[in-house]
Amino acid sequence: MVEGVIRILMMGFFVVIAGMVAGCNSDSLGQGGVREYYIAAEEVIWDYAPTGQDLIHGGPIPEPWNGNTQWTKLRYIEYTDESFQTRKPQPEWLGILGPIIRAEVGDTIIVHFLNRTNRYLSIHPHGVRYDKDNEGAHYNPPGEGSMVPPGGSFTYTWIADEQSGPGPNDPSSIVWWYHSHVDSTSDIYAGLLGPIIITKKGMANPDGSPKDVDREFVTLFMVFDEADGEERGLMHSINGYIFGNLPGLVMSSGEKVRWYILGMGNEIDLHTPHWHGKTVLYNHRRTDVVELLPGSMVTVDMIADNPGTWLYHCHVADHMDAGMMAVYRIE
Ligand SMILES: [Cu+2]
Repeated sequence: MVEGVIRILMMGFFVVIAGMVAGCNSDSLGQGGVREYYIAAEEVIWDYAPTGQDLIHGGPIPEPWNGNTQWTKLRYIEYTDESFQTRKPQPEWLGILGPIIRAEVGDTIIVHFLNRTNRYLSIHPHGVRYDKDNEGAHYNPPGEGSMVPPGGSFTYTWIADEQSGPGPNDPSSIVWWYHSHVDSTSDIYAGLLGPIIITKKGMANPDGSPKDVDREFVTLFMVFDEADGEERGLMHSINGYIFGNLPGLVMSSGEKVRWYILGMGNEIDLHTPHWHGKTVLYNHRRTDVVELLPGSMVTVDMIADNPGTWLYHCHVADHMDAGMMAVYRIE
């Protein structure tokens, strides 16, 4: 009998503890603002080198890519409202990536997705909290948003909870992936991928960007495989641009610049982004080269106080030769 009483007391104790833990969680479970996005998937002709020039060394794009820089891609494109008529402008440096989805810890993210392509697609987010129906990934057991048919739409609801936001060793904002996950491999190579940026609670401007930085860039290092079976179909790109064609990486001298660096692709996608001209702070250590594997998400900070035009490239020898290079400019 004494044993029974102890058991009951202990159960009560656990209920109280469980309630306290749940109470803590609910503090950050979608109790903040609501951020809504209107994103369509659309077919586009993408040009990996719109100038036709190797802007790093001068002269035309080298063989075998010369004349082979335009390919049919699918992209996530942001619109201003549910009519999906007016495109929301995005920074030119974002390139082939979908729009930046932002939230402050505590916010709820609502993404209205419209599939304007002729195949089944989805949006699967990393990092944020979701239930099965909002996971956006096609496998068993299926969720409601796992396959959006051609012409169909789905509204995803995700929560930027405490565990979506920066950890103890992170800066005030961090980056996560989102991508289509019906046939994940071919969806990603088609071009259906983009960044989510989550800012620490209390550290976000009204637009969700972090208060303690002056400028942000997102760059993806990925060899898009156009399944051509030849080297000319392997596009060693940064944000979908090769040989210095990535535009707009421009900042002002003295600014605190946050770089969100993303990797994706296959076993050849071992990339080592390298900045000339400046160093960055990465996980409390100083470097000017970052290691990236497929699926990687890395956030680093730079004090841009060395005016000039500087190379920004992958340091893997083969990838440099294939044009995985850009420049950034400090004015
Ligand atoms: Cu590389």
